[in-house]
Amino acid sequence: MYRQIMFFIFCFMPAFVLAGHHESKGHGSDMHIMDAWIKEPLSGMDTTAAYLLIHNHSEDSDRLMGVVTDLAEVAEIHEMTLVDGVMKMRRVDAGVSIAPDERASLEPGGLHIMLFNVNREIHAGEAYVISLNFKRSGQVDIPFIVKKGVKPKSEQHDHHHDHDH
Ligand SMILES: [Cu+2]
Repeated sequence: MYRQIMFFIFCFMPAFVLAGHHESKGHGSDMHIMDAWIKEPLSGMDTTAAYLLIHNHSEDSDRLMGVVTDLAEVAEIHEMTLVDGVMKMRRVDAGVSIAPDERASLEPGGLHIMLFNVNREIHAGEAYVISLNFKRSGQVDIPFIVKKGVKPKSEQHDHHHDHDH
């Protein structure tokens, strides 16, 4: 019972907090994070991907250097690219640089966070923290919501219309 309560606190509270806000913001960070989600792994699989949008509100460029989470043994930034008509995935060791007032999209078919050896069963509706390590902004902890499959296109891009702050 205790474990269930702790699970509830750690896993679901961030989801409630997020529900009322279009975006979450790291403490004092100028990096605004939106639409952070983890794809629910296919049954029996312990590898999955996570996605998010990053808006650099600062006047300096920044770089997402890497990610850390206790949800998975290995978390890496990856990129899907089309090579001779075949989708290939590679690790992005240089990270993702984001110019002032620019956005970076980590979304299906492109850049993504790869989670290897996910160490528990995760299900749609839960939320888990992934720490983003930025060169300038430092560590920003963000709750990622687990969702099934790919989000509809309309939902993926609605931030372009109502994102104004
Ligand atoms: Cu990958």
